[in-house]
Amino acid sequence: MNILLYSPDNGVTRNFMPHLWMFLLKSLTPPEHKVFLIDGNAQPMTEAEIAQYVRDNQIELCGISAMTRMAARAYRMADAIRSAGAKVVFGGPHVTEVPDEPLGRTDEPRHADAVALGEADHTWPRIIADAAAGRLQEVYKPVNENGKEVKPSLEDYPVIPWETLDLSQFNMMGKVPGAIRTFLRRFTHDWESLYMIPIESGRGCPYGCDFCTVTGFFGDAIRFRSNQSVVNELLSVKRRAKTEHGHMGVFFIDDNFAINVKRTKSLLRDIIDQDARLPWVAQISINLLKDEELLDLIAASGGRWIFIGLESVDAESLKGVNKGFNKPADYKLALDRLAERGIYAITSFIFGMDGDTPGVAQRTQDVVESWPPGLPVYGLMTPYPATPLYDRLRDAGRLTRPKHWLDFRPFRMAYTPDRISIEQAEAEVREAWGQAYSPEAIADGLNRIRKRPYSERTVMFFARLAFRGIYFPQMKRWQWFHLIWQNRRPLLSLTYEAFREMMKHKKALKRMARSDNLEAARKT
Ligand code: B12
Ligand code: SF4
Repeated sequence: MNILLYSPDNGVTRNFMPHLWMFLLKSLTPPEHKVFLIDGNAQPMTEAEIAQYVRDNQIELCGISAMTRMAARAYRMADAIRSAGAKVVFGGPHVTEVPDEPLGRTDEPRHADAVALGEADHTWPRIIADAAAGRLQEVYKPVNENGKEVKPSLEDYPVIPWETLDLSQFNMMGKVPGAIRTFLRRFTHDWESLYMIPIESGRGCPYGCDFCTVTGFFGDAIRFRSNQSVVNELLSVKRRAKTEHGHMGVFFIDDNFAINVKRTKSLLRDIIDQDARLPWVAQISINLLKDEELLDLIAASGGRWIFIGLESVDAESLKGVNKGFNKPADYKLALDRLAERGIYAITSFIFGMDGDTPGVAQRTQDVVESWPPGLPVYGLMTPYPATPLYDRLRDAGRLTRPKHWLDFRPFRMAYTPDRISIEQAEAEVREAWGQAYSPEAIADGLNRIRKRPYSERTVMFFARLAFRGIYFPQMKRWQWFHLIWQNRRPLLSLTYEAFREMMKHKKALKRMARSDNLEAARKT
């Protein structure tokens, strides 16, 4: 059977990283079936194009996953795929939370032939067998023969063959302007490709923040893969980077990579001992970033960026969403300690919490400016179905758009916070992005780390330009020109520094060659 795994575009950003579920399900597919992968964020397609693709490749079964924000888009694509003759099965967090919706059991038309609820590691082979035999069922639950829910232990985690997979749609070098690519090819030998690879080392988070779907979906029982299987996966990614003269970074997509600090340390030690080091990013909550030994191991094993859900600089707002374990008073110390080791933070903030009042953007910015520079990201509190937040707001009749996902609009609220209007909360997000990514803020951030190595400052500069794009449209060439022009001062200064270093290096090489010649002449 020909199977397509499809991830719809999110309507906001391009993907910098493939979705792991596709590669995981591909690895769990029996070898007699052929699997095609399309990520709509990397390879955008219209409904007509996807239907044609399904016909051209004689796809019989299509698996689609979608976060809540992509649901409407996913449903439209599913309709096109079904009209082209393939069966559609949906999986992932959104349909697990509202399974009746894609099956047409609500007031929404039907978009799926089947849904897979929860973690599908064990159900996917069953779905394929049923589809191949023409007896696809409507709902697949991850339960045993007694109907009891079973969470995959991750002990038998499949091998994802990163070394041989076709990743061309995710090569970020493809998005780099041609002139820069030619320059890099001329002067270096290792910029043929650039990938960010998602790897999971464990699942589950026990913290149960009110707005988050993770505790409900993966459960509060944390499960880990063996250290060795993670190390092997890293080694395979590393080998690929070498053979294709490219660069590969890893995103440990665990929701809380250091949830068990002892185990994280032991994994990082194994990564170091077996030289499976690659530059990596992970999500870790701030309360776990106090342990200096952990921070040393993060740095030594290749950790470069930590994604931290700070959410708010106001302790009361945090308590209101069951995230009181985040202590704003401790943020700076943890971020300083990371920066001392050359590790920077992607700090995520949510506006529109019930405690928020007008001016929240400025208050947050004042605090952020006292930290080492990083990549702040700002969003609005979004009630995802089946979360405690959603249920609370629905029961109180406060949802202004109860099915906001069917009418997805980026950076738009779906309820009225109690101390700030919807319009004001949205304006605060706009202001926060504007302030944090202004040319002045970018220059100031670089200035704050002027004593750090050149490579760190360059990465910070380009990462800031790229992250700005999450909020401000900058897909088009002229938008990039404008951005570069606005930030020309730090760019020129970094370029000049690189040129100076290159000249110094050349001179040193010449000096060495001259002294070698003298030495040789003396000997003859
Ligand atoms: C990595 C990640 C990202 C990455 C990007 C995604 C990527 N390219 O991988 C980044 C950091 C960019 C990101 C951003 C966001 N994310 Co995110 N992200 C994750 C994270 C941490 C891991 C995803 C993952 O790979 N998991 C591991 C795989 C194996 O699990 P899985 O995808 O669920 O797949 C399993 C099952 O669901 C099922 N399955 C999944 N798909 C399918 C399909 C079929 C056909 C079948 C049969 C089965 C199946 O089988 C798999 C194996 O068991 C999850 C949380 C989590 N732990 O999953 C959040 C999560 C998916 N993100 C979430 C959110 C909200 C966001 C943002 C909207 C946050 C924001 N406000 O900006 C943005 C939106 C990004 C965008 N522009 O679209 C929510 C989604 C909730 C929801 N109901 O939609 C999650 C669940 C986290 C949360 N806090 O609740 N995210
Ligand atoms: S700590 Fe993060 S992953 Fe865990 S429940 Fe809270 S927001 Fe979700």
